[in-house]
Amino acid sequence: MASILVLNGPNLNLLGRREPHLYGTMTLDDIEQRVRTQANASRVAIDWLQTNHEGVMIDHIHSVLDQPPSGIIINPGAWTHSSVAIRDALSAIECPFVEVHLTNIHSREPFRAHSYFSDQALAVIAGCGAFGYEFAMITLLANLNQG
Ligand code: CA2
Repeated sequence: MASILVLNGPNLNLLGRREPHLYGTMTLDDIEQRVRTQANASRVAIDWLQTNHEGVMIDHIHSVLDQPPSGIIINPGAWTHSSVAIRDALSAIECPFVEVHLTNIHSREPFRAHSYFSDQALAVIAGCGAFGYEFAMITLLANLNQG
């Protein structure tokens, strides 16, 4: 059975409760529910994490080193623009990852345009809101099926 690890970075637990004009009205729980429904239909196992602590995310990535998932979907949040440490942890895992952003990071403040992840990602999805997670899963499964 294919498996996908979904990683969500800092402040994404606030989705739907603050700044809806920017991030939409769906909560992260709503997004997780949609992703799990999609995964069930495709017979994919989901491991879902949101954390506000960089070390927790790094430790979680390390915990799957020996048995990597089929793919990773990551919205690193603000760590997108700062974290060499999470980039390095992901590099150590032998599976593709898709980088997702709810917003179009290229149409916001200039500092958001740079990502420490994009050059290593199978794909980058930005500006599609919550649909980005679903598009990311489609991309990972298509990539898996291509062998
Ligand atoms: O667009 C995205 O998904 C981001 O990864 C979201 C991050 C931001 O730092 C990145 O540049 C782009 C911020 C997530 C914070 O989410 C909030 C949600 C509601 C209220 C406040 C923050």
